[in-house]
Amino acid sequence: MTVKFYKKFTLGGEITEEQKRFFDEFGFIHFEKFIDEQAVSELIHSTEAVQANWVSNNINQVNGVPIKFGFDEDGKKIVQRFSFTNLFSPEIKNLLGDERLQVIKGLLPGARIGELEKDGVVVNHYVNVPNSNYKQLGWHTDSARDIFYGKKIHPMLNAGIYLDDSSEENGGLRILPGTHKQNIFSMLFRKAYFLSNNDDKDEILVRAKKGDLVIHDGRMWHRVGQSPHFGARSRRRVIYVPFLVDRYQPKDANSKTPFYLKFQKLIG
Ligand SMILES: O=C(O)CCC(=O)C(=O)O
Ligand SMILES: [Fe+2]
Repeated sequence: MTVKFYKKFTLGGEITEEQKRFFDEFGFIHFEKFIDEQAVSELIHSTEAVQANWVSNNINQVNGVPIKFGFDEDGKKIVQRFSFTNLFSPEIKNLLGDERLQVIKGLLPGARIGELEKDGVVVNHYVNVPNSNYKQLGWHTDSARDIFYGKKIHPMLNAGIYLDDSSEENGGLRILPGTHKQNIFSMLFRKAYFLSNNDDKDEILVRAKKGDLVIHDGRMWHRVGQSPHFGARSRRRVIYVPFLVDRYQPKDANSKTPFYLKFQKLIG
């Protein structure tokens, strides 16, 4: 497996020239220690409360976006992909107002946080158990959905806040740096969306600690590997906050399930 090293940063009161250059060139940037352990625990507890609510009330979609359920190592029903957590978790809603999160807009001028758009604030929970629904995620770009709708591709950022340490031990995010600058053909056909999960000689493994913030451009190819371990050792939870610049398209309770999510469900 390819492990390449890259420079990590600390987020200050504004995005520096160097950080902007790094992000523009590679399509991602890693800020260490964005939130502390206490904040991480509070966020974990909060997602667990949302999970308990959705499981006991049989809520299986929010604003047309399906919730992905699965089971943990104890056989307990869990949520593996949450959408619009900002509408259910006061802690996550609060996080969106954090001044430091606004600083990220310096990477994408004119950006807004997609509180009611796309899938809202997503939380991913991967765990490798024999019947897991979610132990890896194949190669994709987050911008592909725009292509499905015949829309112009706009840049978007996905800001990932880590709730667990993440490396090859629990799968880890693998990215192809620089592919955010690819042409539309490569964005469509470089790999088979979600079906392919093979190592790529050019991929970089993101090694993050809980509390880190890793931002990627939605046009870049990325995947999440499968942990070689089972159960608790394979657990990986990340919160994703979307930063958008395209036309404002809020969703609500009447929103239909987008076709690309039905497709993803079919193959994933
Ligand atoms: O879990 C991750 O770090 C990446 C998830 C992802 O790429 C996605 O949900 O689109
Ligand atoms: Fe993604």
